[in-house]
Amino acid sequence: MLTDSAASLLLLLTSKASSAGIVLQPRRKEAEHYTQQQGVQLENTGDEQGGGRNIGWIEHGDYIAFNPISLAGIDSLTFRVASANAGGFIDVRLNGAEGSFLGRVRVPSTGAWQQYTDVGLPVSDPGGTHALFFVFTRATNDNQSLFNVNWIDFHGPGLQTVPSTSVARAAEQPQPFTLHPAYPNPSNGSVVFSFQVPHQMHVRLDVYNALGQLVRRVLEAPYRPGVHRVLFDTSALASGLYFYRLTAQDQSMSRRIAILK
Ligand SMILES: [Ca+2]
Repeated sequence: MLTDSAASLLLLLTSKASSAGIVLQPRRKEAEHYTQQQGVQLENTGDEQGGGRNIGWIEHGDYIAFNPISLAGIDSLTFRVASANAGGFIDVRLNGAEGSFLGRVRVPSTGAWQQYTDVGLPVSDPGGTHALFFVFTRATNDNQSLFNVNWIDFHGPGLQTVPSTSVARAAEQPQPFTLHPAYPNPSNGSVVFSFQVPHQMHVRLDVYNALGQLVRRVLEAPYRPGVHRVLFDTSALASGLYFYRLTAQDQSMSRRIAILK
């Protein structure tokens, strides 16, 4: 059952690109590959997932920027971040540190400067190409460093990182019934679920708590063949471990996701 409030949390995301069978792949921008910055320094990162160097010594008002960037077909960003202090916020702006505001994501404390987590932010395409600014801020002026940033991942059907050969192969072969990993995971406010179906199917996607109790029906509807993505607001859910299950006819797949507040 989908309540009005739950329905209002959903934004269905499909596209011609995904229905054509293009495999979705994140495109990563290493934070240290900025084209412009203010106030940040670099260090070799201690992130267990690698990433070369991270930016650090970030204080309120510092920023990095990448130019040129197009957000065509990009529906969310995730940031690889760490903070031994209280964290802060990343504001996404266009063409300047005080430019047009696209969104804000909170960076939590992770307990150590090289203990990284992923935080996510849905974005919509403003059209055109821009200098994309990531401005680092905090709520209170406590004269402490905010956080480190290792990389930024772009998510959506607009990425052009897939070689044409694999696009052709994906288009030729029927796509298996698959539930892709959700991102970001852990989620701190919203999450993108992604799945593909081989032919027209009536699909259900449910979120369960660690006790196996149904928490939220994310969707129940017929879906055409191809890749489909759904943005889901997790802010109403308590912190903890959850399972999400995709069911269609006699098939089902489950995965785990952690939700942080
Ligand atoms: Ca990096």
